[in-house]
Amino acid sequence: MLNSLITTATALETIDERLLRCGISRRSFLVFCSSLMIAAPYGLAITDKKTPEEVAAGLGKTIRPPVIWLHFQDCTGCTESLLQTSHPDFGDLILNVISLEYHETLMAGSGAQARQALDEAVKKYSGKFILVVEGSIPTKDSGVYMKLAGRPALEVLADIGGQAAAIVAIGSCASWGGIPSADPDPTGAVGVADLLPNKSIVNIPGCPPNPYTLLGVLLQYAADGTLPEADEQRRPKFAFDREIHDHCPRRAHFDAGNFVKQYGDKGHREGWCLYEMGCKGPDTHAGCSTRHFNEIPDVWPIGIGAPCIGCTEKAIAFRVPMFQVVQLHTIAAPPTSYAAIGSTHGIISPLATGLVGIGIGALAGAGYVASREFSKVQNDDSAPGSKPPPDDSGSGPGASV
Ligand code: FSX
Ligand code: SF4
Ligand code: F3S
Repeated sequence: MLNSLITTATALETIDERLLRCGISRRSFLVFCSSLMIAAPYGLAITDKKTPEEVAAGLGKTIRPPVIWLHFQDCTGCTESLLQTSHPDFGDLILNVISLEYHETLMAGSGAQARQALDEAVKKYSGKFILVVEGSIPTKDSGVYMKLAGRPALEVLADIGGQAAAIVAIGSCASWGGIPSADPDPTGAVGVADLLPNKSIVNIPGCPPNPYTLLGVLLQYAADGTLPEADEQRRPKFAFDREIHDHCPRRAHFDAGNFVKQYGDKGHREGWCLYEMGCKGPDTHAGCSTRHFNEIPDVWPIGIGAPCIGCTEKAIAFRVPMFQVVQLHTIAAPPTSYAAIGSTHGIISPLATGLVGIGIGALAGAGYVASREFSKVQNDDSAPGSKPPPDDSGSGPGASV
């Protein structure tokens, strides 16, 4: 596929050429590359470098990937999250590193003009473009619930998706149905992979997803013709390999048993854990806890005091009730009570002190060994935290997916 992208080099510019022509500063591009490095610290060939300058040098030579973006049943939140960056010129920059050939929300044309633009883009880049799909596809009643220029979305996807080099399903709707597929699912909403199971498809669920995940996937594909390694749900591992709970800033409160009981209570005001408010973080794979939105610290659900609803998990979001507490499969439940700090105590004998010392020494030693072992067991299915116990798997609300 690399070759097919390279053959379009005469028609498409490199990122460096484009940025130069549009007067975009090198500094802005370096900031962009730094953001990509933060969003994808490992697992992506393009960011596997030591400095933003090295990333920029590699990316700059890349041909801007031709992208056709289709909207089906969506709220346009995925597009908004891509464009609502905190730096005013960042949205422009993003649109300059990719070659966006068709996007209904952003284009000036409409009606016959838009239709013509789509036809021309598909014809010009047939077999070479990346198709980004936002929104789910209605399948009930022959797909009558969503049409594009008179054609059911089902038909449009089969036609244009069939000509794409690769497809990125952006957002939970395009990945597996999302909000439109919630009970009672009146339109029979499904994701792209349900309809085109044999195509190269990357799912980037999230409602909305982090835009840097999309950019990382598009740019890696443009740079070397490969798609990032994915999990069994086609989600790129570099962005979905850990659970929200692993790196949540409220984790210390979870471990200490400090839970918000009601919105606005003392615990909520002090940033305690939202587990008892239905937070799905312990069962949700996504990078939100370390890669916040719009480049603004704490701009993500838990950062603003709302529980994670598990929007990246097919079995959770819009399926499990928002306030339902998830089962804890891979971590110990926090204690329900602790000994009071100020409780009275007697005199400790020298013998007891010695025994405690031995105990602490053993614990410290065990902790050190455990930390050394941790890196060895990352890929070991039998390791704690790697998967639920056999009798739990796939059962009930909150099962690991
Ligand atoms: Fe909205 Fe996208 Fe949610 Fe869906 O994001 S943010 S409803 S995933 O398709 O526009
Ligand atoms: Fe954070 Fe939710 Fe885990 Fe609490 S339960 S530590 S709020 S992810
Ligand atoms: Fe979604 Fe939870 Fe992140 S709701 S945006 S996966 S914190």
